[in-house]
Amino acid sequence: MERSLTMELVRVTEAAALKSARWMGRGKKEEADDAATTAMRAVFDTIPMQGTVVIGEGEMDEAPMLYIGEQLGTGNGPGVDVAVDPLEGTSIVANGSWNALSVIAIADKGTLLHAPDMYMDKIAVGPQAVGKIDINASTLENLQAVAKAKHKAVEDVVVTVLDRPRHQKLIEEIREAGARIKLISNGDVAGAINTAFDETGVDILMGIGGAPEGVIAAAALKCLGGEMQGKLVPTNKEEADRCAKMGIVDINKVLYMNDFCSGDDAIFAATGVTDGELLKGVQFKGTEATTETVVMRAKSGTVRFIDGTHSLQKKPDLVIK
Ligand code: VTB
Ligand code: MG
Ligand code: MG
Repeated sequence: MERSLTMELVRVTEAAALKSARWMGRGKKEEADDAATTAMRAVFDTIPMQGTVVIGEGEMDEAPMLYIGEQLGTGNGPGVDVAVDPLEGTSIVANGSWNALSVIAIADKGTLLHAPDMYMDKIAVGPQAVGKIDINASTLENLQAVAKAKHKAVEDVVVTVLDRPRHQKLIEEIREAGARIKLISNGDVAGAINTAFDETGVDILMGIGGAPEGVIAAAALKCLGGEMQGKLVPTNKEEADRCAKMGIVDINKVLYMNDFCSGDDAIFAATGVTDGELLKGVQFKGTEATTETVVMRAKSGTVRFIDGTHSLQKKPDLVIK
């Protein structure tokens, strides 16, 4: 992959964040999602690559753009797999809450997991705890392992968990172990990435969220030297059949970093739509708007934070063609 694609991806997530942030707190998650998707799609057409969407907005018949299988880019340049979530956290934006992101990950063609749109059980940690977690171990064992790896007590460990009834038992186990919990309404991609940044104060993400989000978060953690493990959680026969089609017959099969992203390179970009622990959300300041983006590349290990100031006079529609 060309490293110059790194900067191109920033333009993509910035555009999607700028457009969807206009919908903050307006109670309209579909409109927010649509704004992000349309902006993201428009910028992709300007990028020199031959991209194929492998994680996207759905199948061709259900999503008008950024559907799985869609070809992106000018058609010149490297062939890449593309995973997008134009707006990760549609209800976050609708409510004006925390940690909505616009995200994209690309990797060499054929190297990203084609995860179906279903649930996935996940456990994710930053670099210090790599190799210490095991999705099949008990909650207590994992928390003890992370505490030890980070030279602190289990009581000091902060676990991010999606606030869902399905996590009642997990939450009880974490409390019993004595660790602290950050319950989030949505946004487990941010939850996973935050584990790799000390300043967020978060050590581990646990629990069941979307499988597509799992692949995107794994690509980010690959760039950051972190780790995610996952298990698909089909909830009906149709989903179980989809797993079988992917070659996953044993539903307890653990997906490791190399299953999520089998190549040695990936590029990941995320722009904050609403404020989060890692990235500030979009701010509109009259004649300009500001964005914060993190962009990183697995091969080089470079992580960059990019502050954008966007002229609303020169780019009134916020997306430059
Ligand atoms: C999570 C969350 C996402 O989907 O993956 C969640 O991080 C899982 O689905 O932001 P449920 O809402 O059904 O629990 C999102 O909320 C949306 O993609
Ligand atoms: Mg989405
Ligand atoms: Mg999402």
